[in-house]
Amino acid sequence: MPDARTSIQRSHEPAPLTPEERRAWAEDGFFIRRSVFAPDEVETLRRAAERVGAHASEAAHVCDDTYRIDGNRYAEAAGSTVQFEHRFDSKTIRVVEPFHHLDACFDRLIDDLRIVEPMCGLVGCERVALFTDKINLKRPLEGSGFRWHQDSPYWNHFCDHVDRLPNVMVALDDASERNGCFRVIRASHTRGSLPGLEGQGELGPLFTDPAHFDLDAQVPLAMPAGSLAFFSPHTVHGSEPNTSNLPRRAVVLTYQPAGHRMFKVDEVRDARVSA
Ligand SMILES: O=C(O)CCC(=O)C(=O)O
Repeated sequence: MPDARTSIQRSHEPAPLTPEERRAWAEDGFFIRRSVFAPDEVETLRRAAERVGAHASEAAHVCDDTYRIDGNRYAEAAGSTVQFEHRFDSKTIRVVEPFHHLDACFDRLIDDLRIVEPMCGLVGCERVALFTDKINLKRPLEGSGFRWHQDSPYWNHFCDHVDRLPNVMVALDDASERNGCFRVIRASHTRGSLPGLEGQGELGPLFTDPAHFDLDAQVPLAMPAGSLAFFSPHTVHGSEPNTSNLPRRAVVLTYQPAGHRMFKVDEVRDARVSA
């Protein structure tokens, strides 16, 4: 694991779910906590993100295990699935999943009470574990969009507690419509896993058929760096390409009840509770 010389502070401020957050979770399928991480902590996370990107890139470029799905290039390297940007033969890293094992700073982030405490409320448990973790490095001018999808169809075949897999996106950069901020479809989580697309490639079934949700209910989640967006595994979400000169990097962590193994790694990673 590369050395992380700096670390983010541990917050011990209690941060249980508020009644309004519980309402939003039930009715809208998402809510935001703005500017939870201070600017110096965000800077530390950004530096860690660049270390992860460099490490994944180096490993992916020398590994033998590369493949294409629907024309896009992937590599299994450094214990992660590494996605390359969609532009033909791009060497730019788009997504790394999982990635927390690549940097101690992100390993500690999994235990941060500002994330773990609301997650316990959403999972409905006193202790939670990590389910999966990815970093999306939407680079200036090249960062591609994410088509509308739910996460639950990816996970339905893997475990029987898919309803208890809440996500949190940690914004590493100020996110706006210009740099391809995250978008959700309000209230799209209420009908479980929705039908996917047919006849649109190998991954088509994992993208949600727009006939089954209301595109007019989309909410662009513009938010300052250091904010947290919590969203349900059934919430339809996606984003536009980054056409700006600014990056839009973000981490997405998914939790589950404690004691269950992670999605891509056959190990249990319970969130550690500090004294
Ligand atoms: O980063 C984004 O804009 C979308 C992320 C997403 O859809 C995902 O990671 O499943």
